[in-house]
Amino acid sequence: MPVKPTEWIWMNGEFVRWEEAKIHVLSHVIHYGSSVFEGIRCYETPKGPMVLRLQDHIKRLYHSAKVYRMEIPYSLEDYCEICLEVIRRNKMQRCYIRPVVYRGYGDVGVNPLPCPVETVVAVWDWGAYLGPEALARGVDVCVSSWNRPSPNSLPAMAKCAANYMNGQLIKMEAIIGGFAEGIALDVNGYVSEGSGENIFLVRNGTVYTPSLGHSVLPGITRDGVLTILTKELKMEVRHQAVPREMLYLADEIFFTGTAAEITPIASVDKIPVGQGRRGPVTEKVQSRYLEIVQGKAEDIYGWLTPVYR
Ligand code: PPE
Repeated sequence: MPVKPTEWIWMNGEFVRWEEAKIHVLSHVIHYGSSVFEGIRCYETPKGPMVLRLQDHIKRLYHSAKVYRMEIPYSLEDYCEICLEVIRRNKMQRCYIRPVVYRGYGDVGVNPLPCPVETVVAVWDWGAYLGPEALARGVDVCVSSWNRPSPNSLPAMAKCAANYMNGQLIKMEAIIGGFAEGIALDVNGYVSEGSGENIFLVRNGTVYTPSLGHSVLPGITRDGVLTILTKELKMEVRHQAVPREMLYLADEIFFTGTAAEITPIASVDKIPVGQGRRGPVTEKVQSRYLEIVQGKAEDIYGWLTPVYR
């Protein structure tokens, strides 16, 4: 289902109508992939709409921009406030928030420095990322024939548009092969992440997740899940190199991401994961995560920012 347009998009300091939020075809970003962005969810809660981990996402946006030497002409606090204002302007009770910072039209050529840094925030309603049954039933995935970019090629800690060309290869291959998503290995053949999700494995009561040296985005959902696993479920979590075959031998595997939330993986390369359905650890993490973000439990970690104060 295509995204349904909302009314207003914030662009370089002003609100413009969705249909009018346009850029020049010779903008640097179009030719060279020079944009960094975020994806944030705003949840409908009994206390009104709440944005999940707003500061943390915007901080990561600034970090991504820093790697690419882009100067964002707003303070971090102002950028957070702008996101809230876009939600209010569009009267959203829940939505997905997409801040983008890109190199606009100035000059053509690889050198990005002559091009202006432009800033956008759009919002829209986004449902279950990997399909409506994914959260309960789990998804069938494959190991991609594409690797993640090597560490000294495209930096995985920066959420840059260019990284998503690799993501697109992974995703298209998976979909055309009849899978919901692909898991990419890093340049050395160790498990990295999905095209838009981090990954966790559970085996014999221990949790494993690829450490940051394996070309993964430092996911904010990943961070929240680590908190739930260690502080609440008192589980041991190992950040390490995960060999591919652990995907076939794990008791449980799940994806984490803003869009995907906590999505169980039912099979990898048609080999069932554990019992081939959502396992008990996945279920506990998922229900705890959802009850916090949906405002059904106390926000003990201070993850939620109210849209209306
Ligand atoms: N890895 C990648 C490559 C990634 O794109 C995401 C988010 C994650 C991990 C999880 O990060 P976090 O959202 O901070 O927990 N992917 C975003 C974009 C998805 C899209 O299709 O666009 C998202 O989930 O919002």
